[in-house]
Amino acid sequence: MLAGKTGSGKSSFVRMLGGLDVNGNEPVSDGGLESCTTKPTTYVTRYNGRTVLLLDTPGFDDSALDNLAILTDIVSNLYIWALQDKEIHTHGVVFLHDISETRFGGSQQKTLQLLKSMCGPEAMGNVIIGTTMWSDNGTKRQAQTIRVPDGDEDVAKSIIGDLLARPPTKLLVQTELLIPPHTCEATTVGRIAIPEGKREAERLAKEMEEQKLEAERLAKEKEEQREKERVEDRKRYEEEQERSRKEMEDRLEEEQKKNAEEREKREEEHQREREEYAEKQRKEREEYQRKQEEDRERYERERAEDRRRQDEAIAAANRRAEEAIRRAQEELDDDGWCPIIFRLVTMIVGKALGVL
Ligand SMILES: Nc1nc2c(ncn2[C@@H]2O[C@H](COP(=O)(O)OP(=O)(O)O)[C@@H](O)[C@H]2O)c(=O)[nH]1
Ligand SMILES: [Mg+2]
Repeated sequence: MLAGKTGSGKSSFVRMLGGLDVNGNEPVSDGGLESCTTKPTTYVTRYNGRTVLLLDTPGFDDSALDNLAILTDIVSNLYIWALQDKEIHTHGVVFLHDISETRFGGSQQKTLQLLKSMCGPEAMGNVIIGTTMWSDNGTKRQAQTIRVPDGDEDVAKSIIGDLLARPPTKLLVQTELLIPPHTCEATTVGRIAIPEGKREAERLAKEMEEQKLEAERLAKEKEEQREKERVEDRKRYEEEQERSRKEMEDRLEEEQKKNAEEREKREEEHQREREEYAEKQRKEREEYQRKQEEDRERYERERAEDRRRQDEAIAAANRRAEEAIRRAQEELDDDGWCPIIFRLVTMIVGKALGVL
């Protein structure tokens, strides 16, 4: 089994040994930024005519929950190996450590701790610690472990040869798994990793609950803020409405005032026109009456004149008649022509009356 932090070179180590998976593919690396190995995978290779199984594992990290999932996967692989005791012998573990890392960080310590719990004190003799990434580090410090130079197949093979030369062993976890209830919880490593995983799961659940509460609080706050904004918007809108209503009323009032003034002015104008018209009418009526009066007076005068002329004519006719009568009377007195004169007088008087 290969163990070690992500990027410590486990998959590369398998490649150096020519390990292939069930599909005939060699393990892949993605440049070390992130592990490409997410599940423990078994690779097969040959060494000195023997078939060797290499269990490549993902590195443990700082998440106990992820570690638990990884551990469960590894343990189930090791259990299968333990069950096939006759065919598969477990020879040991190669723990790889990136020598360029100056710190032996938490995840490596965790990996080592889990590894130790998995192996147990007896199988620890079958654990080899290999240091990798020598080209990245010019350090002169003495390695206490086996140095695995970059791409050095011989060293990799010698490590495997070394392990294969040792008597097969069973990791503690494998021994424990063979005893009922055959569960990971019942193994030493399980007893360490599972409570940690559970604690982390609880912590994560608590964190999630807190995040949920925080999200709810934020949502409530946001909703309150939105409600506040809605109220302010409504208030602003109502104020705006009130202002425009007042403006409209003022404008209307102004217009009404203007209209009333114009109406008043027009009324005054009409009144003046009516008065002027009435005055004109009155003057015309007076003029007419005056003319009427003048006509009547003239008529009166003419009638009086006519009457006077008539009277004068009658008087003149009377005078002439009297004269004629007088002259006829005189003549009658002179020569007995009385009937003829009388007829003449009658004729003249009759003519005079006809003239009238
Ligand atoms: N410089 C150097 N790079 C290495 C060595 N071993 C692996 N690498 C590179 O480190 C990266 C991670 O290697 P990988 O085998 O995927 O690590 P794993 O995550 O432990 O499987 C890859 O880009 C490898 O090519 C080594 O000994 N020296
Ligand atoms: Mg890998």
